[in-house]
Amino acid sequence: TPIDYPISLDFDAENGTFEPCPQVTPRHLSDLKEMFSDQSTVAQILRENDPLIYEIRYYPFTTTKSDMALAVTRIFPGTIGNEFYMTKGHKHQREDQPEVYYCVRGEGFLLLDTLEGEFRAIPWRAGVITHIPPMWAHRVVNTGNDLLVFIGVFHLSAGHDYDIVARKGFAYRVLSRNGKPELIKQD
Ligand code: M6P
Ligand code: ZN
Repeated sequence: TPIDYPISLDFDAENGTFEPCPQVTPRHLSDLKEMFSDQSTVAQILRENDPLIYEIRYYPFTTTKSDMALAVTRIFPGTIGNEFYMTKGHKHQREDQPEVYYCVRGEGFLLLDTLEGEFRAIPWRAGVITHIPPMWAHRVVNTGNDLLVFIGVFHLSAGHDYDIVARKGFAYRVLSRNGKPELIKQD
């Protein structure tokens, strides 16, 4: 239901949580298993358990005339094989929809890819704000030993296209070599 009066949230930047929070979406390994490069390690882990990779907290600021939304994502530290924990990654279904991402805590990369030849890996740490233009797929990778927290601001009507990312993949992966992140080109 639309709400046409101001709403404020109480945000805990250390934890990456806010109150009130109407929706929490957990993403376990099984929810993004096809996104990781080392499929035999994925299968091996899934035989034993299904680790929580990240969590998204959504707040839809729907009014009668607008559909802005906020999402706070907490990516846990870790790797699958030698690939750092990351978001599934998506492109917006609507071609006129940008997004603003703000890294609140942690370190890693924001990967941006048109999936048509243009790619950027933005080194990310607390305090970096990035504008994601329309038509650029986006994925966040946690390369630190601690929680990575970021805020996304977008329109609900933008829509999430995960299939195109699963089909084409990002141009580079972020892999751990002796604990240090390396960008590795995909073929
Ligand atoms: C940001 C926003 C959300 C998105 C979330 C996790 O908070 O872009 O819309 O759901 O990141 O990313 P993904 O949907 O790719 O798992
Ligand atoms: Zn988005």
